[in-house]
Amino acid sequence: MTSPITTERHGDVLVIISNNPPVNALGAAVRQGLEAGLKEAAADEAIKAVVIRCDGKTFFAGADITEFGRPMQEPGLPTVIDMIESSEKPVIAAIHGTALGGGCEVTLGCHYRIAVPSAKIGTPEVKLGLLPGAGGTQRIPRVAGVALALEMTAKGDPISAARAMTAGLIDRLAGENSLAADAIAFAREVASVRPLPRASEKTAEADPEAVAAFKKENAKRFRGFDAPAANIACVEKATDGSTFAEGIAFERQEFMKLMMGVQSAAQRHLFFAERQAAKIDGIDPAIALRPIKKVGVIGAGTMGGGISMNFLSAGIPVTIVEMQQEALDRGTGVIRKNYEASAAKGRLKPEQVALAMGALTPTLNLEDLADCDLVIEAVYESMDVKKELFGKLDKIVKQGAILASNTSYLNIDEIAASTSRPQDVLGMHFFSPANVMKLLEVVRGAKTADDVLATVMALAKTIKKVAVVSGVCHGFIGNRMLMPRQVEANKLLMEGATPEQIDRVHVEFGMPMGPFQMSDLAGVDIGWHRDETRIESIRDALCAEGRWGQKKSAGFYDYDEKRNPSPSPRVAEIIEDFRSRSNLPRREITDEEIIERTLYTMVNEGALILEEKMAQRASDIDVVWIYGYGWPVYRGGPMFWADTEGAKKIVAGLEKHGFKVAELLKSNAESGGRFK
Ligand code: T1G
Repeated sequence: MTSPITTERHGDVLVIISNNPPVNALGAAVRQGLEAGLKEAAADEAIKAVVIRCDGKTFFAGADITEFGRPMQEPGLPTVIDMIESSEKPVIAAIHGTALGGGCEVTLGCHYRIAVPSAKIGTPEVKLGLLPGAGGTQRIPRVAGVALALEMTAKGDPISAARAMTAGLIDRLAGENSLAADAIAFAREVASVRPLPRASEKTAEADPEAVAAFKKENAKRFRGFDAPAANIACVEKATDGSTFAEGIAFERQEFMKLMMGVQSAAQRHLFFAERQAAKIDGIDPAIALRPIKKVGVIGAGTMGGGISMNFLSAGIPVTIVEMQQEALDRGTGVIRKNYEASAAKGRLKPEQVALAMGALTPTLNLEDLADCDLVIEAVYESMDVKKELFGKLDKIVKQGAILASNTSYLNIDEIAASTSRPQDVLGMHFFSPANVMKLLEVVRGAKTADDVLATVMALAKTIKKVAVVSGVCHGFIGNRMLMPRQVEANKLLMEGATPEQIDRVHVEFGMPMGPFQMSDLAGVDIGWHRDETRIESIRDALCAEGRWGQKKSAGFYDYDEKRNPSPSPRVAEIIEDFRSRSNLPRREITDEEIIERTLYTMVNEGALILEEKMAQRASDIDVVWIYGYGWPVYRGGPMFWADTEGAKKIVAGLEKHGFKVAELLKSNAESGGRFK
């Protein structure tokens, strides 16, 4: 196999080039090639300086994550970086694209760094539940100081070349299209400069105030995660007077602890799961897609407005339709307000707001959708309403257009049957707020054409959504699994648990909020029959008293003017009244029972979803719950978590409460198999 690394001589400069698509990951062959190139430079008297650069779209984007968990082939990345730094001849990193993780660490081992203005550098290992394990936590503070080192390592967001330049992480900016030549010229310029600047020989000043402020500012964001604290500890180690070697040893120790932990396995699982979700089994990835130049959205309510913003922000014109002028004006007004709020926060420039709003065409006429390439309806959640609407669209919209429903659980096949073109119909289930939530469930009808599905999955990337293919079943993937959780949560109230206890268990598990907090946020009255005299559940009783949730300052909780929740004595009375009338004995409910009845039942539903092929793969279900409901990333999603809990334990927990266990879950328990 040819090496991904080649070398070129340019006079007295040796250029070491990596060509390891798609992201020049620093796999074994790359590391071996770098080692050989460095040896070649050291052995040749005529060579006075070395440039390391990459072909393709980016400089090294990190260690090869697929190698983790397997025996590491020599030389390890730290060894290669030490070879670079200890070189007697200057080594220059020529950076473009995203120099991330180990890639950033390679640049820090170099003596000089030159980058194109569009380059970004960063150490996102914390997003994989890790830390920069090749000297990054020790070199960044020495070059750029503690505050930036904390930001880069413990939060993991990349920084621009300009910011890196200011911080000293980059020495020179190249022309956007002349990096190779500029890097060689820079190498010649510094070829005889001594002493060679070595990051490991610099001293990092301690900055306890910065550390304390950073920890305080990010406490909520880091809740439940192991890696951020480890990154912070390593950065502090670089400033406590330890030698560089002691710091490296500490970094290695902390890195291995994280690497062996469940959290990193979970976060690495999700890294690949998210990318895998974009792939449709059985469809050629090279299938021709339908061009989507103009989108129609029907309904200018919360969902329709949010959906429209996704396309407007991606530069795709939208025609938005409402029945009444007042509703149309309100809807477009909300869109404008949302954009202006983003601009006020500096997230958008005013001209971007103008551009987005200029691409929005409000209308009361369905006929104005005739030339749209994709039409998405976000109207009232009624099958009759949707079937009638699709029948009209079938007559109005040009042939070849894709007709999508934003329904959150209705049968797409039934909707498609109300048109003469079921092959062009599918579901696009956005999550509210649609312009914020990243998850998009793409519901594949029985007759949905392959190119229609592939077009929408590709379009999801364009509008920065994480899309997952779902089959046609009630609630698709996410909401279908939400149902057993909500049913059991309400039953537990009748048996003695409180909303606070159930929510606490879920928040301690790592969810952003529990079932009742979520109900209050979304609206207790969603799906309520609106008949105040018909009180058949605790929810009915709350709604009948106007306790519709946060929007009414009262739901399962009472809310003050800042929407801070507090347990409601009135709700406790309502629950006690219902419970006593149902003659259910009140008993102590353990936290463990809450987990078994609300989370194990979700896993059971996920297993049924897989058995029925309503999801392509278990990791897709994980992606749905991470991006649609805030499942803690350090637990990898419901199905990954089930594997870490162990199917045996889950089956036992379900059987203890009399649930019918899915066959797939049972067979995993018997065989020791895993969903993943
Ligand atoms: N290793 C292996 N494969 C990788 C990879 C990596 N580091 N990064 C991306 N891929 C694959 C990805 O799975 C996909 O594969 C394809 O490349 C395109 O990726 C020792 C321990 C660079 C910003 O965390 O952030 O260094 O699906 O779809 O949208 O301290 O990839 O095509 O088969 O994401 O253009 C640290 C991870 C590693 C960066 C490009 N580095 N990558 O985004 O393409 S740990 C990272 C990214 C480390 C050291 C530590 C993004 C990208 P497939 P893509 P993209």
